[in-house]
Formats: sequence, structure tokens, C-alpha cells
Amino acid sequence: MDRKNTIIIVLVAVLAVAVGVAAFLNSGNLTEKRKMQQEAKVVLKDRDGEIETIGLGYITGLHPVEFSATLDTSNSGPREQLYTGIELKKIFSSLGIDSRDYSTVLVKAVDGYTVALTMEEVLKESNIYLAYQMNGESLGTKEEGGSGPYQLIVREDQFSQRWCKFVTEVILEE
Ligand SMILES: Nc1nc2c(c(=O)[nH]1)N[C@H]1C(S)=C(S)[C@@H](COP(=O)(O)O)O[C@H]1N2
Ligand SMILES: [Mo]
Repeated sequence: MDRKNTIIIVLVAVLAVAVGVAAFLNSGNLTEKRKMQQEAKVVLKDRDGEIETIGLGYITGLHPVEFSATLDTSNSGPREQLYTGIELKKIFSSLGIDSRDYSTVLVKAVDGYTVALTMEEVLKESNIYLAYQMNGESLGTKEEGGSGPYQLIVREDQFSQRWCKFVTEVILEE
């Protein structure tokens, strides 16, 4: 075998290993996210890393409320629904997070959907919630054809475009 062929074979082998490693790392990440969804967990982070991982027990301990909001989906017109959840800002304050330290909040879903909120919006009264029930029923997971276990509700968003379903991560940015 000449040198050129050897080089090509080595390059292909190196690429194959790199693709394999990348796929493996990615799948680990996905499995972890799915597990968080099954266990109904949400992780809060900032640039220094994880602040806290919270679950349904923590959220129900914060005195969730019922509120109405108008859901608009791709296959139905706008309809008023009754949600149960907690204002995002109340989760922050309960964890000792100082809203003045951050300007932006990113909310990420298991399918990669990401929504950006300004801290100003988050602090508005009765606007942005993390919901876990609609009309008294659990939201259900993506696998179950639901929109949860948690969904971000932005009451001021007329077309529900930032109502992030399947929330797994909340990232605070300075
Ligand atoms: N995780 C996630 N959340 C999402 C979306 C999405 O694709 N993924 N679509 C958004 C859009 S554009 C709308 S209108 C509402 C309702 O979307 P649906 O029609 O797919 O239910 O969810 C929002 N939240
Ligand atoms: Mo949409």
C-alpha cells in the first residue's frame, strides 16, 4: 500500500472515531434530558453553573395559583384555558436569586426550542409562569403527546409562540 492510501485510511479512521465520540456525548446529553423530563425536573443555571434543580414538590411548596391564559396552537384557534403554576419570578426569589444580577432569561426545552425573556418581562405582574397543569390535568410529557411536564406561559404573547413546552432548563444571563 502506498503512503497516500495509508494517510487516507488513517484520516477516515480518525473521522469515524470523532463522529462516534460526538454521537456518544450527544446521546448522553439527550438521555439525561429525557430522564429529567420523566422525573419532572428543571435545572436553573447561570454562567457559574447550576444554581438548583427543582421538581414538582418544590414548585407546589411555593403556593401555585390558577390563572387563565389564551392558548393558540398550530391546529386550533385562540382559546382561553385555566392553568396551574407559579410565576417564574417567584421561583427566582424563593431560591435567593437577585433579579438585578441578570438581564435575560433563556428557557430551553427537551426538543431544543429556546425562548428568550428580558428580566423586565419576567418581573411584570401576572405575566410569566411555569405551569404544570391545564384545566386541572397534568400537562403530560412530549412522549405522551402533552406539553409538559412544565410549560412556560407568557400571558402577553398573543400567539403562544414563546410558550415553551417541555421545559428542562432555565438559564440566567447577565
Ligand atoms: N418546546 C417547544 N415549545 C413550543 C414550540 C415548539 O416547537 N417546541 N412551539 C411554539 C409555538 S410556535 C406555539 S404556537 C405553541 C403551540 O405550539 P403547537 O401548535 O405546536 O402546540 O408552542 C410554542 N412552544
Ligand atoms: Mo406558533
